Amino acid sequence: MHAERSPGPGRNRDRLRPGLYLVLTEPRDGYEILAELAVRAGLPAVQLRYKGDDQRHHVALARELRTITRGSSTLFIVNDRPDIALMVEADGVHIGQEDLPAEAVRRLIGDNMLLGLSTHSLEQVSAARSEPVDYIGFGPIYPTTSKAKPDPVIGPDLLSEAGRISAHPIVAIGGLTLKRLAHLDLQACRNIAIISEVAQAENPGEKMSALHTRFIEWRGSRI
Ligand code: 3NM
Repeated sequence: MHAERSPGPGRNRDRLRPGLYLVLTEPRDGYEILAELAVRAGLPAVQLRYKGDDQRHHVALARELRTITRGSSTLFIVNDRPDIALMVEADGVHIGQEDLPAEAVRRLIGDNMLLGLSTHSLEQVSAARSEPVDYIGFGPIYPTTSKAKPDPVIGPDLLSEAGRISAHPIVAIGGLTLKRLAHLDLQACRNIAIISEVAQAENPGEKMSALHTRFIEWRGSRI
């Protein structure tokens, strides 16, 4: 008889496939179009990161993106808001260092949803070891213009060290571009999370595919 695998922290970690984790904050071409392109490109995840004040619009957007991603290989993650994630049956929630504690969010969302936590230093990566999360964000690796008050830039070198000490898969974030992939320790992270390089591209669909496939090729991971 097989022992049942115990549920709990990290049980969803393998649901996030390697590759481009697309973050959407007011994309020029609209949330829906970008989410559709993400599904078509087979991206592992798309995150709704809405920073406006219109709560109803926030929920409506979340519902739209849930509908677009449902049944696809692209996970749908809601930033900051476990309540909205639950409301629309998202695949996961992403929280920051100053949001509700991970433990409390995990209790709210249960064991079946993914939970991601942003970290901005090696100390925070260490502290996240005991948190009930499935992956951690680590950044900003490079300067970013997409965040109102970004933490100090970490630089690409510390990503390798973060990879060594983290108990969780790492999603690298902050100022990442196709050119900068060459300077990253791709074995240290499972994903790259990007806003502007995709949202501001002339052809966002082509750009996301290029980022995703190059990451996979260079990292040597299976899609
Ligand atoms: N979080 P872009 S950096 C949402 O350091 C976010 O945790 C960061 O956008 C962190 O790809 C960032 O345009 C912005 O730089 C990423």
